[in-house]
Amino acid sequence: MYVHTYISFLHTFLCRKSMNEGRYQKSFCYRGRPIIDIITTVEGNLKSIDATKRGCDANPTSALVCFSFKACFKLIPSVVSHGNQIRIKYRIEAEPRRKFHRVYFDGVKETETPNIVEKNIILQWEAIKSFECSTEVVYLKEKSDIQNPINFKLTYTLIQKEPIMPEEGEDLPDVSFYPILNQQEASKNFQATFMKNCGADDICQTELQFQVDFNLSKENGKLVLYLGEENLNMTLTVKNNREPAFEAKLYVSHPAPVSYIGQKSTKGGDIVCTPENNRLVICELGHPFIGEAEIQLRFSPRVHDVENSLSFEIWANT
Ligand SMILES: [Ca+2]
Repeated sequence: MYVHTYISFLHTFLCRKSMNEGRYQKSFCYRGRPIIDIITTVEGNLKSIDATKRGCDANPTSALVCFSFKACFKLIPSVVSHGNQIRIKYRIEAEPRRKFHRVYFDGVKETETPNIVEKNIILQWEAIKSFECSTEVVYLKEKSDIQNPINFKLTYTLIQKEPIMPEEGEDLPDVSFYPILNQQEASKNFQATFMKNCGADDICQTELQFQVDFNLSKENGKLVLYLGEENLNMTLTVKNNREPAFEAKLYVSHPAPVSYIGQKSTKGGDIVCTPENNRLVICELGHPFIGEAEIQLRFSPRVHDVENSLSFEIWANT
């Protein structure tokens, strides 16, 4: 990834003196400060991050998924004529538009803004042709959404003192030591994307199927629940026959007299079912859901003889 900033250089100096009866009375100086241009690059592989693999090159033993990149800065050669170094402060914010951030930067985890890193970097005039880089390591703390990329915003400002107005008779400060950063391009956005294994189109075409079985006997082809039964077990077999299904969920709507007790057993996946209310259970099928899984849900029927039938509705989406 290459982000480019190109700026111009301005340096003007104009003084005017007004005469009054042959004597200097006033002088006006218009002095232009040089405008600094900086080229910025973000180096590193920020594509197809494997959210199933812990650690990264920067921290192979990390318990969390991580990745790193280098934020690099270079002064453009046309402004080489003054000073011996330029100091800039850069700021990288992860997920600036999200309320809950999926990542934090190394070194700022315990701060109030673990999704923001700020550092100073010195650009030496001697090394004008090379980039000055700083490595940032990013840890993924929330893996439930790997469909959407992680957006980053990079901004930077010059670190310098403002020029002081000299006293009468003193030399004017050299304006070349007080450059101005061209703000037009001093903000860049970039992003990191996850490996989804959904083919060249990067769109996940899924095919969710499920089958429902109750542990009930049948009479005349119909399932029968006898009054007084304390347990009603439902076995759900879910399949995804195509590409990974992200944020896949299975919904089980049940009649109010049948209370959801809990998840009895699960095979073939890391599936968690929780009651949304007294009539709906939602099962998170995994991030992503692939292959086949079986879930057993346990209900407690508190039915009365006024109820002739019980209706369950089950659906899935991704
Ligand atoms: Ca696809």
